Order: sequence, then structure tokens, then C-alpha cells
Amino acid sequence: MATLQETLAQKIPAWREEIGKVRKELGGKVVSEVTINQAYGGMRGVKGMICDTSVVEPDKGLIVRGHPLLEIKHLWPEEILFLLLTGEMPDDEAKAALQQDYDKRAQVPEYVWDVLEVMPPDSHPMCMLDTAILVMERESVFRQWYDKGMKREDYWLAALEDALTLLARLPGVAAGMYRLRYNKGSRIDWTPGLDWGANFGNMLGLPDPTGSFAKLMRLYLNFHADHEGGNVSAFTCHTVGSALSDPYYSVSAGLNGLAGPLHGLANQECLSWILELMEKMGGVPSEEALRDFAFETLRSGKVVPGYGHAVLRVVDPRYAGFLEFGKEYMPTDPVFATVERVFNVIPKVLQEYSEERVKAGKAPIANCWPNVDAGSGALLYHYGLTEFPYYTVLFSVSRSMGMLSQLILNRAMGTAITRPKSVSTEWVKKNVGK
Ligand code: AMX
Repeated sequence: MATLQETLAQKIPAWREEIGKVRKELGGKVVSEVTINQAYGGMRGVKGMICDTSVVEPDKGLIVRGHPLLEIKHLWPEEILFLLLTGEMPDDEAKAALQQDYDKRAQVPEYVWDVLEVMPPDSHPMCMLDTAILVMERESVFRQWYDKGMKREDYWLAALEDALTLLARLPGVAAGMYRLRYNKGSRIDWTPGLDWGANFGNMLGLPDPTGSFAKLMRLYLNFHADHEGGNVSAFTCHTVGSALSDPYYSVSAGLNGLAGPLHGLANQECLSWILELMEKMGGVPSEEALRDFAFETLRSGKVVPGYGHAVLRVVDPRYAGFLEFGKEYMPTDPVFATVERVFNVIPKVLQEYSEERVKAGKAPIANCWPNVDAGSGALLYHYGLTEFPYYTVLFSVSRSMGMLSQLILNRAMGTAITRPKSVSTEWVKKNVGK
């Protein structure tokens, strides 16, 4: 089978033609209306952009290039990247070629460590990761080729070059940063011939005598890779990339969005919430105690982290997949047992609380089910990865695959610079409904 680069080169002309035809035939049709509530409410549900890598169906969850997530949970991250970009599964040869490509690019330059080592010791790991990515921007092939007058048709190729270098280095950057930030000793090198997920696990330096941590890393990196185009990180990366800012600038911008507690930082918050609960109850809490603790959280004006979603209206399949992993590899772990118990209790609590909110004239909680962040932290904790502020970095390494895939495809299709129209409250009062 052809390599990733060759497969894309074959497919892109046909995709361009297809999109050209769709725009010619349907360009003037309406896909969405926007209400005033949507305009004030984060554009929730407004269909205003195209993303072909994956879709999130409210009643099914993530579907990657037509494959429901739980049907492809066995895929390794390299295969997921190939699938996101091309719509096809790589054969063994194409997968090995991608792994060898990563081997060639994986060395993290020394200047990255020089910068990270002088950052204040209390820097948040997400800030360190973003800094490392921005520092490497000086190597952007996209920017160098652009400055030399690259043709528009080649934008995707230059973006792919940057994407592969960035993806090859991210596990080493993230793992080295972990060891630096948490005083774990010297850095561990990338092992040529070892896959991307297992390499990341290995470079973190956590003990893995049975190989199940490497399995978790592959699963984790698969599950977080993409979640269509409108979530904060993907949309931010898309917007910045649409100005032809290179992939380093674009991914770094997207990850700054992922660092927010309502988005990727929720996984850090989630496990702190679980451990606080366990500490207060002296171990795995009873369902009654858990219910009280949840109401205490809600009544103090906070959200229950790991529950709710802007699009999903069912249990997130990514949560279901992590739960299954936990049941197989750590069924008696008390933190995991608490996560399972939380799942028995919280949806009912949120439903009840939502009804109270509605009675008080507030919006209902649209989705009371767990999202991806409700369970992943407990699994990492089991393997000794106990530094919560680091969890969003793992999410980031994975989500970079989705953001970069979307960016490359957008450069290939010549997607225009993002520029929705905003209106003022005065304009709304004068013009709407008159
Ligand atoms: N606990 C308490 N209240 C919640 C809630 C939860 N888990 N989920 C939603 N609500 C509240 C909202 O805060 C909002 O209240 P407001 O009107 O007073 O501001 C109301 O319910 C309506 O919100 P919604 O339409 O159900 O959700 P949304 O699309 O506005 O927000 C999300 C979605 C994820 C931000 C929200 O459910 C939330 O804050 N969840 C907890 C944080 C979390 O787990 N984030 C991770 C999401 C996945 C990810 O991106 N990694």
C-alpha cells in the first residue's frame, strides 16, 4: 500500500473536485438558522463549518470516518492518524512506514530543553507544552516554503511535513517535561522501532511489567484524537490556521483552549473531585454519601466535572471504553471502584438538580451522562501517574492528531480564512423581530 503522503497525494485532487461540485450545485442552500439564544450561547448547534475527519452524533458519540469509536478501539494511534487523514486504514506496510518516519523525526532539539529548564518550577504543564511547541516554530517548513513563494496547491504538503515532525516529537517533549517538572530524573530517549503510544509510555518512565500501561496509552491516544470541528481546541486551531499561520502556531493556539476547565482540563478536575470525595468519606463512598457530596458541589455553584456535554446526549463511548479497560485491568482498585459508583449515582443527581434549575427558571442540564474525562484519570492514577495537572498534556498529545489532520485537509481544500459576522446587542434590539 502507498504511504500516508502518497495516499493523500492520490486522494486530494478527487476531493477538491468533489467539493467544487458540491459547492456549485448546493452552494446557495441553507444548512442552519441562528437564533438569538445561539448567538449569545456559544453558537451551540449552529452548522457553520465543514469537518470530514470525524462527526459526533448526539445519540451515538464519536464516529471517525464512518467508524463508530468502539468498533475501532483496537487501532493504534498511527492507524488513527492515517484514518483521520485519508479515510482508509493503513496496511502493515503503510503503518510501518509511518512509524519509521516518526523514528527519523523524533529527536527533540536541545534548545527546547534549554527553554523548559529555565521556566518557573510552578509553571503549569500545559503552559510548558505550549511553550515547547512555539519554540519549535522556528523550524516550520510551512513558513519557510511560504516565504519562498510556495504554490497554494502545495500548502497541504508543507503542513503535513510540519505535522509529522511535531507529532513525532510531541511524546518526547511531553514525557521529558513530565520528568523535569516532577523531578523524576533524567530524560528517557525515544526507542526506534517501538510504536508511538508505547514509546510515550516508556519515556514517561512509569513501571509497566505486564505491558498494560502501554495498552492504556494506545487506547488513551486513540480515544482523544479527534471530536469533529467545532469544539474549542479544534475550532481555535482551525481559525488560527485559516490565517495561514503555520501548524506550530495553530496547534499551540488550540491547546491553549484545551487548557480550559470546561474543556480538556476537566480530566484534572475530575480526579481531584474523586479523591477529595474519597478522602472525606475515608475510602470508596456509599451511594448515599456520594449523592450528598455531589449536591454539596452543585449547591456551591460548581459543576460536577466529567459529566455533561455540548453535543452528546448519551454516555460518551470513550468513557464506556475506559470503563471496560478498568474492569479488565484494575477491577479492585478503590479509585476505579469510586469512578464506577459515581456513574451509578451522578446521572440521577444531575437530573434531579436539572429539574430544580428549571423550576427556578434556569436552563436544564442538557446531558447528565459522563463524558471522556469522567474515567480516564482513575486509570492513569492506577499506573502511578498521579500528577493531575499533567493529564491535559496527555489529552493534548492525542488531540494534536485531530487538529493537525483537520488543518492539513483544510489547506488541501483551500478553506477560506474564518470570519463570521458579529452583531451588537443594539443591532439585535433594532433589527430582530421588526
Ligand atoms: N454539573 C453542573 N451543572 C452542569 C453540568 C455539570 N456537569 N453540565 C451542565 N451544567 C449546567 C451548565 O453549567 C449550564 O448552567 P448555566 O445555564 O447556569 O450556565 C446548564 O447546565 C446548561 O448547560 P448545558 O447546555 O447542559 O451544557 P453546555 O453545552 O453549556 O456545557 C459542558 C457543556 C461540558 C461545558 C458542561 O456540561 C460542563 O461544564 N460539564 C462539566 C465540565 C466537563 O466535564 N467538561 C469536559 C467536557 C468534555 C471535554 O471537552 N473534555
